[in-house]
Amino acid sequence: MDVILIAVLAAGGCAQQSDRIPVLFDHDGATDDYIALLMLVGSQCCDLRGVTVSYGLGHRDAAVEASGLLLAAMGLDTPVAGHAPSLRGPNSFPDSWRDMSDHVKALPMVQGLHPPKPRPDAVALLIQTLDDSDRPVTVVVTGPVTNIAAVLAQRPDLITKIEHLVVMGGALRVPGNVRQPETSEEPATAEHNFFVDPGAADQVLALAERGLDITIASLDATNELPLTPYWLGQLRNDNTFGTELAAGILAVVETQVQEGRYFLWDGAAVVALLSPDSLRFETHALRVAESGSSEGTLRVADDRSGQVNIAIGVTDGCQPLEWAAAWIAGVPRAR
Ligand SMILES: [Ca+2]
Repeated sequence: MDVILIAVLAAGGCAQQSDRIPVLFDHDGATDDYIALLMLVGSQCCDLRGVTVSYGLGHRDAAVEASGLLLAAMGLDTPVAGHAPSLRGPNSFPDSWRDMSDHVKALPMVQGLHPPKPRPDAVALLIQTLDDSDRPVTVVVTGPVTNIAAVLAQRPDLITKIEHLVVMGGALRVPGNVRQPETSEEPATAEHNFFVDPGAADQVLALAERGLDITIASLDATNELPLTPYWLGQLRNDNTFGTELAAGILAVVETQVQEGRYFLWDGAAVVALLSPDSLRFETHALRVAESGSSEGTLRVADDRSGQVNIAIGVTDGCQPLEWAAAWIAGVPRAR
């Protein structure tokens, strides 16, 4: 099916403003975070209330600038804010990975745009947006959960203003992606988003016990969502504003795509939110190890009561990557 047609069909049930899901998007400024942003906007199912940047894979100032420019390119003046410099987890992504998405703010399609001045602080923007919303908001987190953990530590009452928390992170039954020391003979167990701030991840997962509705898109699911050269080629052929933006964003990971090493990591959180039937889920109480050799590792916790939905694979016969392409193709261009 033509992806434009799929996009129209996808948006058909929720194109009315009143039907749209109010969403806060908290990301860490990597290539796949921007793909997730395009999916959220292009689906036309989301009323994007704010975009915040956490300490993670990208660089804060470049990510704030790129977010504002992409939103402006899509005709949105959604407020954007970066994390306070001191608000970060104890670990980091490798430096060589952290430069990979700084090019997004220099894409030709976002030049000459003038987004609103960024807000000064991500946590303050998240709190204000939740406080001001007339209905609970869905929060999509595609980096370390540092910002939202800080929000709920500062304002525990705001748990009632969160309809659904959807997070990309963790690895349950598949190896993690945090590189092990060369001396280690054990496979990696931790996933990077949870590893960077394991305390925040554990703290947030514990909020399931207080009734917070949490969904995780884990590496178990994203391993089944490789962005293939064919997928990228189809995207380029579609030749819409959204697919041109996505192709520009993904240009720096071309080698990884060609070698089968690039996946729809953060976009899987958007799939979990907007097309949950296309993923297989399990429900468990979960914890994250905060220190030691398993730091950042996700495990099932028999000692916890709060249940979390964790995506562990793709439903047979479903094609979430086609939805991803369709939503990207549906990205509007600023008039
Ligand atoms: Ca990310």
